[in-house]
Amino acid sequence: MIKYTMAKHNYEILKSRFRGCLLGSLLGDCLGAPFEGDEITAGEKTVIKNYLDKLEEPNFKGPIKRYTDDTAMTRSVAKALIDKPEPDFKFMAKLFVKEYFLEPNRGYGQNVVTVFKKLKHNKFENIYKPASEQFDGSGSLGNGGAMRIAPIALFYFDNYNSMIDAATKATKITHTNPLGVNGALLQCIAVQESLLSEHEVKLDVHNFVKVLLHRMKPFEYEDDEDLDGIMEEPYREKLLTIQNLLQRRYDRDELYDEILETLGNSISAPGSVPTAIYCFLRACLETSDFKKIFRNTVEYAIGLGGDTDTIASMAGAIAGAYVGEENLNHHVIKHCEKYEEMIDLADNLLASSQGEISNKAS
Ligand code: F2R
Ligand code: MG
Ligand code: MG
Repeated sequence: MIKYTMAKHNYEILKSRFRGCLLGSLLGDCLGAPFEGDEITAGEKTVIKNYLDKLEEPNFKGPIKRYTDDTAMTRSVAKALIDKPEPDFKFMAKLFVKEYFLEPNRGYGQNVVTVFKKLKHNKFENIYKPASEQFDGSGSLGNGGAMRIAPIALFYFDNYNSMIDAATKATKITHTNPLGVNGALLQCIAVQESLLSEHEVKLDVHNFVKVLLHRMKPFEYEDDEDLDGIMEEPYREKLLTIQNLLQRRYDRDELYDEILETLGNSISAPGSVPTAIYCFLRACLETSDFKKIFRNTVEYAIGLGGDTDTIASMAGAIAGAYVGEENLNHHVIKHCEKYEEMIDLADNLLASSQGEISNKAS
């Protein structure tokens, strides 16, 4: 039987977890960005470990770690939700475009830029048309929808149906391919599930995957004729792979090649969202220490190479929503660009969210 986890909607707990989620997303992006596109060797994994250890040192001085498009767009999603009685997706599209033209050198996806230019040129007349024209009308399946979705999981933390509706609309501004949309939905569901998971008992990682499998069922389908009975449920298939990987005992590096082959580390949503979820769940299996869960999630995600900023950012959002702000290293946070703004956005998202919260601050 599937057990849904439910945290008490206590204001202080939610505040810590909202902050943990957005800071986790920022940290993953800032720390993963220098390695984006790399193939990581065993030696480089040691470099990554030493790099993270150094950043945790109280007196370590280094240049501020710059965020990339992942955070730029996450901030816009959060800003569009805050202080609006109803979500305004045209306003969200305007924020994406404004942010891009202010700072185009944040490492945006190659093709999404066309969407921004068309939106601006057409004066936001139909905010979904430019994205629907991408890739000869098939739409983008990049992970750009998923990488920015966390604020929606927070804002609708106790309203699942509204969360799914808003996540779909927010994603389709740039990504209309079903793989791009469903990847964003899966990431959003994973963040919400982790946000609401109780701390009193050790996280049941197997149940976590079962919940995701159940939640994704309505968005995918089993094709019985066109594909000779081949299953056409890419995300559910990947979740089954995660289930299998989590059931096997192994040394940290033993499954490295298999994970890259089965889950992936690419810029596509199906090749990165399940990977991010796996990074979090395997860290939960490895240790019960919340501080280590966050650090190990991010370190593992970066160590997989490929789309390191995005996989670490998505994994960091899930892990941060679970462990809460106090379990992220405060010295590391201070090395990341605009961390104070992420804290403010998290607090404002909580204040504006319409969920039932006990002890809500006035
Ligand atoms: N763009 C990057 N990284 C490249 C290097 C950055 C460098 N370090 C720098 O600083 O300049 N990272 C960012 O892009 C990813 C998110 O991309 P998004 O928003 O999904 O963009 P887009 O353009 O829609 O898709 C990305 C690529 O995916 C392929 N693709 C998508 N849909 C496709 C389809 N239907 N058919 C074929 N290919 C498709 C294309 O190659 C797109 O260019 C994040 O990693 C973010 O960090
Ligand atoms: Mg990026
Ligand atoms: Mg990336």
